[in-house]
Amino acid sequence: MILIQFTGLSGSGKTTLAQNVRELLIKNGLTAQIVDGDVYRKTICKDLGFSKEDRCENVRRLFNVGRNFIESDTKIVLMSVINPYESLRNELRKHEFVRTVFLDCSLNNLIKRDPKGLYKKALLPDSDINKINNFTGISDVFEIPEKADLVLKTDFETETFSTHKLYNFIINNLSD
Ligand code: GGZ
Repeated sequence: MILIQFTGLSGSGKTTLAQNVRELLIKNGLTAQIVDGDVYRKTICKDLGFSKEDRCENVRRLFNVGRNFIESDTKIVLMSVINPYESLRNELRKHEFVRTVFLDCSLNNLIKRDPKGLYKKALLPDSDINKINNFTGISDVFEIPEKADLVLKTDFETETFSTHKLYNFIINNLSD
């Protein structure tokens, strides 16, 4: 069993890579569950915002969802969240089935790509009512992981390359 805790800024490719690798795992006869922050923030985490306290609560709740999957026989869980704090990531790493995967992409590229227009809104002047506050990487902290088990450089690697790198990492770290 393995639970991958992703960590990476908005737009760094967490959801896409989780979906790609899940498809690849299924093609190879394995089952995997995705626990995606964006999805659960509409359901069991919809009471939570983006303060430090709320982000930690969000990650903890999603970890519990993931752990329930692991305890009910799902071998592979992909927890796709920004997960910005080193201390919380280290807390989760204490479970022997957890591995940390950092999606490393420069802020410049994320601002250029910006498919959802979130960075544009985060960079608006304070006076603009459409401004998003406490946006990770712009006006809120993202602590670079010091001890990631795998780093995917999504600026430079192709989607296919990162997907296969993650797939191989999962296969090589899958324990009973
Ligand atoms: C960061 C935000 C914010 C702020 C809304 N900061 O890329 P997305 O859009 O689709 O996914 C992001 C999601 C962040 O939720 P997480 O649960 O992954 O965050 S955390 O681990 O920090 O709890 C982003 C969107 O919500 N979003 N406002 N202020 N991302």
